[in-house]
Amino acid sequence: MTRVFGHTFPQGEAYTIPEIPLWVTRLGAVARRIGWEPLFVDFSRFTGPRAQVSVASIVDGVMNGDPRVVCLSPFTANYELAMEVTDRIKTIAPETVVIVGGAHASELPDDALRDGFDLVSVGRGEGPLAHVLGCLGENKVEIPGSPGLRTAMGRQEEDLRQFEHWWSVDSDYSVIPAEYPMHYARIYANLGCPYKCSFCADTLWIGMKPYQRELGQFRRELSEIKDRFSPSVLFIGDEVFTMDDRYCREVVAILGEAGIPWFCQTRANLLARRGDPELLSLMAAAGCLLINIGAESTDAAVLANLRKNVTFEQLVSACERAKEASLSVLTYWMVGGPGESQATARATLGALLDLFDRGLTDLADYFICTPYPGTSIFRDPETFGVTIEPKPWHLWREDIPSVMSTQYLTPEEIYSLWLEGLRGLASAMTACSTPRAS
Ligand code: B12
Ligand code: SF4
Repeated sequence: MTRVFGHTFPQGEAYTIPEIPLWVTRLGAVARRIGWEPLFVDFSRFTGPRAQVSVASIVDGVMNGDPRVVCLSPFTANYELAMEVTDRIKTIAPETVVIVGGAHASELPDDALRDGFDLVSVGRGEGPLAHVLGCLGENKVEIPGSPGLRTAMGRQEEDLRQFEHWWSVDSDYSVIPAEYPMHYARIYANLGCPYKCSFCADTLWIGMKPYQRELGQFRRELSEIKDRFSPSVLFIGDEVFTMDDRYCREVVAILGEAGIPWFCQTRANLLARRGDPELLSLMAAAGCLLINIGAESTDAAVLANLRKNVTFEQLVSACERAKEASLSVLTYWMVGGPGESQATARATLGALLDLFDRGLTDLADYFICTPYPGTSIFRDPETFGVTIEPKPWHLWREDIPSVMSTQYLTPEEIYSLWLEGLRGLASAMTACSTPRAS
């Protein structure tokens, strides 16, 4: 990152990348709109191995605010931690209402109800939270079901009209302390993705079409982020930034006005199409330094299992286009997906290292394919020819022996291949960073 952005990032070594939690800014805006006071309790300093995380300190921090409602948004890997926190809160103050939402709980809401959470928000949380806070404001003891909310009453589908209503409300960044630690600030112009990669939990669990931010609103949010956090870099979080050429150009113009370097992500098939060289040049002129592109594998059969709908040839052509526009390139890769074997993993690694040699990728993100709840692989492992082991949720990580075995590889073999890949990447990146004697 230092090589691309030309400066070191303030956080230094970190277990996870601290970022403004956008769900808090969305739900904070909802709460304030209907007369509640949102309080964000910042536990960013608790990121680290589980043994270093104190549930008692987390709960003390929460209960100091004397909350009536506590909102939690665990990923799969920290779901059990959220359960422990909830258990302790309910022991100390049983009347506190604990709501859980986000990727993991949305996929497994009935489990979440059994696991001690009072309510589960499925999918987008703005409507369900407004409903709950409204009921509590009217002192209703029972909270009746509503679209997107799971109570003991059972599942109801999310109501997209509710989402569309709340989508037009600006996020509330004042909930987050201005000094919140971050490497970059993420902002969305277009939220959602129409593709259905089998390893991705980004949108399947939300089941939503992409929504574009109204441009005036995007400009306001950008200026709010700039004034409040003074970020040195922006990450335009859109799953597929260049999906809609016309809209993308308008967003690029706004980013150019903001004058902060930025990066974004997109799909190779879109960069390989006609017309985009001009868009890429506009992006570079507007401060885009880096474009992230999903590659995952170079093997056609593995790519087909990943439902990626992108070929390796398209990836190479996309990297070339980005380079012609003077952009740096980060490519995303994974090992241990459905159909992976020693041969396909090594061939992918070889092709990736070759891209480094040819100067077509500057950075690589390389992890173990993990079938998180919300992915198609999780929902239907048999179709993908994989076996998912019943491991505790905190072991569902991308940097330890996989929870999944493929037809050809055990979890340990996948882990060894990943370590082998990391060693290769470390030397490729060091070689790229070392100035060559002329
Ligand atoms: C930003 C992001 C991060 C940031 C987190 C910033 C933060 N603190 O929020 C960082 C970079 C730190 C991160 C890290 C990881 N991430 Co991440 N991340 C995302 C990403 C790209 C965007 C999330 C986002 O901000 N969306 C925009 C906001 C507005 O939407 P939202 O968060 O979904 O919230 C809405 C609803 O979900 C709901 N909601 C959410 N929580 C709650 C809570 C309540 C009470 C209610 C009512 C509603 C509600 O309402 C919100 C408003 O509509 C998603 C993919 C995606 N597109 O969703 C992956 C995603 C959430 N991450 C994922 C994963 C796996 C990880 C990592 C494990 C990856 C890794 N290799 O280490 C780590 C885990 C970090 C940890 N400490 O445990 C998975 C989660 C899958 C799962 N089942 O767990 C996702 C879905 C991507 C994927 N791989 O498919 N991530
Ligand atoms: S990996 Fe990217 S392109 Fe594929 S479904 Fe997820 S967000 Fe969309």
